[in-house]
Amino acid sequence: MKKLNIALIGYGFMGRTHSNAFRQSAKFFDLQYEPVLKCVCARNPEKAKAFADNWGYETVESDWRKVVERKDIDVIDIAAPNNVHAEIAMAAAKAGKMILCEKPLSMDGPEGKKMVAAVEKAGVPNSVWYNYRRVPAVTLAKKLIDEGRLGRIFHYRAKFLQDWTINPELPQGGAGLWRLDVKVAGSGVTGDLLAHCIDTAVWLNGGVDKVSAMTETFVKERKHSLSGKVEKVGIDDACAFLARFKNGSLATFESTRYARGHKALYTLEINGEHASIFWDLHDLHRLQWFDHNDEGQVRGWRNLHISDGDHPYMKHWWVPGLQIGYEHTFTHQFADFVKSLEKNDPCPPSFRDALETQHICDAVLKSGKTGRWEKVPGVK
Ligand code: SOE
Repeated sequence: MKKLNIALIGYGFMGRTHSNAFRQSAKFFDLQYEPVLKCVCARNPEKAKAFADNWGYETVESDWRKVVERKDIDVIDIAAPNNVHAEIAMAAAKAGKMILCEKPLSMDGPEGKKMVAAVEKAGVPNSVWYNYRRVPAVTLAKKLIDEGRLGRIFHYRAKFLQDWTINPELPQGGAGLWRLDVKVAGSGVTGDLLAHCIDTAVWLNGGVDKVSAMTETFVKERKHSLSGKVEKVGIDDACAFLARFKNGSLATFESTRYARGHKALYTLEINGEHASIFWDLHDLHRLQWFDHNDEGQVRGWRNLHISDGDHPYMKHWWVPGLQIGYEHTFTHQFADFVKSLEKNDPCPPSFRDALETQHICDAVLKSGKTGRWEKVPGVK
């Protein structure tokens, strides 16, 4: 097996999901490359060392610039906060490294465009961790749509609901809470949560033509963890938008961190001419399926348990009927990435695919301000 030397930059929640994927992928998937956890890079040396010891990274660095220049690194995996994605990715591309990048790709569309230009100029393999595409039930939804079983699609409906920022005493900024700091995150729920919904939606249902959004920041000021001062909150706490897809279907999207009782409720529903699909992250191994072609007297919503060997990815795991979970979506993505290297194919979503999501997010945030329908700029 050829070695694939990986350097992880950032070691928060996402650093753990990625590290787990690197560890698991070659054990469950038949890969021609062996992932080697070569280096973890983070500013705090003690914490980085503890992370390296736990996951088995061979070395620790505190300056990502050094990592990017290291000759023994093949893949740079960016799991650091959003405001440093661009700088790291562009330097990594220049150094000829393959790049994996946590979502969202960038702070905004113009920044994302530069990242796309950099990886495409360098010709380096690149992929963005929009992991929910690789929930087997969601992957199956894509297959059913591509087979034409839904027919013309009329409606797309997605929600991503959380409740963890309701407390006004919760500070913004710093480790764990940078998602509340607009200078680091770029936006609030739009870039963090709706970006997932948008990525899946574009993958399943094609491009978005225009959007009309409303956004709200419920808690206007929060103490900043780094400055210790009370500062204005610049992120969107909640966002709901209407969208018209290029294929003529109508869509509604909603996301908030203020839906008391909901921790990570990502749901999507698609209604087509012949069939409908519903999926819920809290029940991620199930796909609800309604097929109008069924015989009338037994027609109804079917509750498919996506755990059989002929379901996407499932033959690599346990015996039929036994489930997998959230972490496996990252393992699937990394296994697909390695396979894409073997075949010299792209591993979607590429930076360019993720730029499309970024442009939609920009149009949504713009519409939230202008109160008007906003056209989504083209990327392809
Ligand atoms: C936010 O709480 C978050 O961790 C996102 O950043 C992830 O992308 C999402 O998958 C789960 O929620």
